[in-house]
Amino acid sequence: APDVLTFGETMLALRGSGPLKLGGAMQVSVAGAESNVAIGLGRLGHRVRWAGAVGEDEAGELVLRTLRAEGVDVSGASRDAEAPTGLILFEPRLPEVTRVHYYRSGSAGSRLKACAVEAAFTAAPPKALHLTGITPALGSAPRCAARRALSLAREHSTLVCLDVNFRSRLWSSEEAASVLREWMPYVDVLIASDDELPLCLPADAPRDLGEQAKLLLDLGIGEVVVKYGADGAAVHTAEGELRSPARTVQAVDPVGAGDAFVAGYLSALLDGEDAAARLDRAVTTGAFAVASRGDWEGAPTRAELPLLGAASGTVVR
Ligand code: ADP
Ligand code: KDG
Repeated sequence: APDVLTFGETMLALRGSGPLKLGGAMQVSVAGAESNVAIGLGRLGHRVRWAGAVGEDEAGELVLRTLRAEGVDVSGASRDAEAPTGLILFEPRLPEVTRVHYYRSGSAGSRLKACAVEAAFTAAPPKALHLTGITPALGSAPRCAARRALSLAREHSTLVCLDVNFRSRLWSSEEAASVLREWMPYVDVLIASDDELPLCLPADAPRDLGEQAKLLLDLGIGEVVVKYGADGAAVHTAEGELRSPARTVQAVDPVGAGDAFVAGYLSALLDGEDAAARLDRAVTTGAFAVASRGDWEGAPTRAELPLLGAASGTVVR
C-alpha cells in the first residue's frame, strides 16, 4: 500500500523567459500542486500514488511519463478520451514576479470521476491522503471525487492532509469557503498561508490568527500549519505554537515552494518526527524549491537535504 495517495489536475507546463507577448522559446514540463507534492515525497523515499486524470494525448503521456520517472505510482491514474490535458503557461515578468495563465476549462483533470478515485483508494488504502483546495475549484466532478476520498479516508482511518491553495482565478472566496468549511471535520493536518485560514472558518471568525488556529483545533484538526513565505512557517497544535524562520537561499522562482513545503512536512510526519522536525524539513524543502526554476525540478532527495546548509562556494566532489 502507498504511504500517500494524492490526486488533482496536472497540466502541461510551458515556461518562458520574459514577456509572453514577445514570443520566443519556452521550456516544456508538467505542473500541478498535488503531483508536485507527490514528486517531492517520492524523492524523499516515500511510496506515493497519484490518481488524477489526463487526456489521451501527448501532453498526458508527458505527465504520466514524468511521474513514473520520479517513482510515483500512476497505476490509478485515468485517461479521458473526450477531453485534453490542461495547459499552464508561466510568464516570468520580473525577477520575483511570475504570471500564470491557465488553459484548463473542460480539461480531462476537471472531469475527474469519483469512481476513479474510489478505485485508486480501495485498491490499497494509503496511510495518508493529500488533497488541495484547487481540485474542488475545477468543477463538480472533481469536487465530488475529492469529497468521496474524504469519506473513504474516514472509513479507513487514513490521515488527511489538506493544503488550502486558494486560487482566485478558479473560484470566489465565498465558493471556496462553502466547500472548505464543510471539509474541515475530515482534516487532520491543515496547511495554509496566513490569509487563507478564514476560508476554513465561519464568516464571523475572529481576525487574530492565533484565535483562528485555536478554533480549527477545536474542530478536531490535529495540526494547523501556517506558511509565511520568506518569513518561514508555524505549526499550531494542542501543545501550542511552534515557529520556524525560512532557510536562507537566493530566491530564483517562488512557484512550487508551498508544495515542496508540504512534501517535507508530510515526509517527516510519516517518519514519526516531532513537530519541530516536521517544520524543519518543510522549510528546507520549501527553500530548495524557491532556489531552483520550475515547480518540482529542484526537489531534494533525502541525501541532498544537508546541502542547503553548506557554505557558499562549496563544491561537492
Ligand atoms: P506558497 O508557494 O504556497 O505561496 P509560501 O510562499 O508561503 O507558499 O512558501 C512555502 C514555504 O517555502 C515557506 O513557508 C518557506 O519555508 C519557504 N519559502 C518561501 N519563500 C522563501 C524564500 N524567499 N526563501 C526561503 N524560503 C522560502
Ligand atoms: O503550486 C504550484 C501550482 O500552483 C502550479 O504548478 C499549478 O496546480 C497548479 C494550479 O492549479 O495553480
